[in-house]
Amino acid sequence: MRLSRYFLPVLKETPSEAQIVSHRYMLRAGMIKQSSAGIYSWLPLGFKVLRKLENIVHEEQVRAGHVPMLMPTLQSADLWRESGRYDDYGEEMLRITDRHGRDMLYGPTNEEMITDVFRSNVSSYKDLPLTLYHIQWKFRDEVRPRFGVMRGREFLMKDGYTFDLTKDDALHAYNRHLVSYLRTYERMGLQAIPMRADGGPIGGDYTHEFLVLAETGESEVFYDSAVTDLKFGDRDIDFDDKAQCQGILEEFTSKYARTDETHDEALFNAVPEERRRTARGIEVGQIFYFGTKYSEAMGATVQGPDGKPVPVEMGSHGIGVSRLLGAIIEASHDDKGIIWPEGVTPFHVGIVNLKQGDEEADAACEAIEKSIEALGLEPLYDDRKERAGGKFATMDLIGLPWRITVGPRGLKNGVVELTSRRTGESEELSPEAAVQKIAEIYANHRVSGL
Ligand code: 5CA
Repeated sequence: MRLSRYFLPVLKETPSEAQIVSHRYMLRAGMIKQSSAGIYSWLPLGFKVLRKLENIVHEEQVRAGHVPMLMPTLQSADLWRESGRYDDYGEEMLRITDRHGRDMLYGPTNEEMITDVFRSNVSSYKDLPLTLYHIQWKFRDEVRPRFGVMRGREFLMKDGYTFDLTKDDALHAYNRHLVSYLRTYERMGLQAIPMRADGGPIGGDYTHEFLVLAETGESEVFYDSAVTDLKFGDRDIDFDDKAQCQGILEEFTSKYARTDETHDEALFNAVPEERRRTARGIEVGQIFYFGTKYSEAMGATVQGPDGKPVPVEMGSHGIGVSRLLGAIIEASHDDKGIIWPEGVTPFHVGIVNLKQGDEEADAACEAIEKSIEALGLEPLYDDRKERAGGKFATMDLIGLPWRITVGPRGLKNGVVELTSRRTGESEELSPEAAVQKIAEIYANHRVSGL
């Protein structure tokens, strides 16, 4: 992509309405534009990262054996009357009346709708286990939408729903989600710690939230610092292996880690004092086991092995896809801008031409651009006739992890400069060697994007 042809409306000034760094940088880097409180347009750069996050989520869900689909954003109130949540959900639910006077709502979540899909189509235990999920926009009329995409009113969520015959199978589905989430967040360059939490309006008393530690997080968290040493890494997982998934759940949840909703001072005090931490965190996902809450209320039963109808065991499992952009930036930035982890960066490498219009420099940049594209990677080539300082500032702000700087002086010696956004370190290499290094860096970070 050539910057001159792209749409990157970078702001010089820091917008005064943005209180936290991720919101400031998302506005300044031209990633989002507020349309009304808590509702945003996703400009090309923001949209590109959002799509990458979605793709990582899809890849990891499919790897775990879960089945993608898509449900609508607008739902009928009648379904919610069946579960009793139409009245319980309160003011966060955006209620709409259509031209025929029918009560509708913009879905804040999809338990009722998926239960309806299930009960209309599945009648035997032989079709279980089943996990269906979608990535779809949600609306919650939050009292205080704030911090940009962190607490929006319209936001993108992956929500998955599990259907099982027995509680034991449903808990395995829960564990499978926990395992797949650990890998998902790590691929995004994040450490998200599962913490015991509260069911809230979704229900159920067995639930974990995934928290990214950050000073600007909205949740207060209490944990044993030993949980931050746990890494998921590149493990070979058999998602049908109950013992393996249970083992990983135990590995990642046996140390004390809770949000303020379930914090237990006595248990916390049992953690050695030097490892006790109180901090703040951003909730980037939550998994729930709630048994037959919805299936009983809505008549979602299957014929069991003995021929008798049994209400299906359910759980629901969410990832805050749009919130993740904010969380990643909170976790990875400096005073010049964003620093994208390789796994989610909108473009893989920035190419800065120090002397646009210089025949040799232009040709070298174009050759590098082509070679990077030939690797299946996306470069962003700043081909504008701007000062070098301005080009560097833009690249630093939008946070591409690698930059290749090309200028007539270097080219005379046959070199360009490869710079790491994270460390600021540069090395002089031949253009071919710089491209080769980019190929090596991204060998393990393949995510398709737009
Ligand atoms: N149906 C269940 C899970 S499938 C559910 O709705 N869970 S939730 O309420 O915990 O939401 C899932 C995730 O969506 C949260 O962990 C959070 O990361 C994200 N989320 C929730 N509310 C907002 C919001 N107002 N703005 C941005 N993201 C949000």
